[in-house]
Amino acid sequence: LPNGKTDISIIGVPIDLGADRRGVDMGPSAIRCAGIEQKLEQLGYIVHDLGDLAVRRPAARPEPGERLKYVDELVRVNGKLADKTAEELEKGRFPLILGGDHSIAIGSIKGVQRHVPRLGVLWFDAHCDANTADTTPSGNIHGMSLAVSLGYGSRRLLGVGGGGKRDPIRPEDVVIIGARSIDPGEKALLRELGVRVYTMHDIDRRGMDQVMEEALYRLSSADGVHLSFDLDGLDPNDAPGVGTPVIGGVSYRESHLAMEMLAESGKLVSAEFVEVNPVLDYRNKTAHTAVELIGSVFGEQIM
Ligand code: 6HN
Ligand code: MN
Ligand code: MN
Ligand code: MN
Repeated sequence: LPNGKTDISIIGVPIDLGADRRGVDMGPSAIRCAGIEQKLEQLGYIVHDLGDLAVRRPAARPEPGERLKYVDELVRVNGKLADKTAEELEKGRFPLILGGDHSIAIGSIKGVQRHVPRLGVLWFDAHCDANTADTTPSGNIHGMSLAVSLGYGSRRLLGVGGGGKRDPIRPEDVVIIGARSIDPGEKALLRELGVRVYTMHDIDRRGMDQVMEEALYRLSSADGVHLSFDLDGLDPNDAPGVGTPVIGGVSYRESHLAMEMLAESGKLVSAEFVEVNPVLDYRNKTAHTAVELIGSVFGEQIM
C-alpha cells in the first residue's frame, strides 16, 4: 500500500476549461462507470468517494483579450482542489484525483506540497505541459500546469492555493515520461532547468523498465512522489478517448509496468488521472484502461 495507507479519497474535478476540445469534464463520471471503486475495494482499500468539486460553466467563449483562456474559473477551482487535497492528506487518506483536463495538477500539487515539503513529481504525458503565458501556442492552461508547479507562469496561476508560501517543485525532483510533442518554448525552459524528460525515443531504445528504474532513482531524494497521469501518454490505439492524441505512444503493457514499478517504490503520496474524454472514446475503453492502471498503482499484481 502506498505509504502504508488504507484509506483512499476520490476527488472528481469535472472541468474542461483548460483544454480546447470539450468533453474531459465527463472524465470523472466515465472513470467511476468503469468501476474504480470496486477495483480499489477488491484490493482491500477503504474508499471515500467525495464526489465532484463544483465547476461553473462561465461563458461559451473565453474572456476576450485574455491570453490565458478561462483563467478566472481555473484559478478558483484549483484553489478549491488544493484545499481539498491537503484536507484529505491531513486525515491520513490518499488523495486520488480524477480529471478533468490537466490544468488541475496546479491545484493538486499545491495541496500536496502543504504536507510533503520536498515533493517529487512523475509526469506521464505525450506533452510536457511546460508552456508559460509567453510561450503558449494555444492559450490553454492545461499546457502550462507543470511550468506553474516549477514556479514559471503568470502571477495568477502561481498564486493558486497560497502559492507564494511554498517553494516550487525542484527541477531535479521532476521526471516526464512518454513525451513526444514538445513546443519550442517548453523545450527551452525544460533544458534550462535541467528537468529529465524521458521521451518515446528513450523508451524505445532502453525499454520502460530501465527508464522507470532511472526515473525512480532520481525521485528517491524527494520525501514523496505525486503521480500526474495524462492518459494521452498512452498510444491512441490503447487510449483513444483523449482530447489531444499523439501517435506513437506508450503501450498498454509498458504503462502497466511503469505503474507496477512505481507501486513497488513505496514513494507515492498522491495521484491524478486526467484528460479522459468519453465523447471521443470507444465504449469507455480509455476510462477502463485508467481503472486498470489505477489497480497497478495500488499494488495489483497479475499473480
Ligand atoms: N495536455 N503543448 C500544447 C499546448 O497547447 O500548450 C498541447 C498541450 C496539451 C496539454 O495534454 O495536458
Ligand atoms: Mn498533460
Ligand atoms: Mn497530454
Ligand atoms: Mn486488471
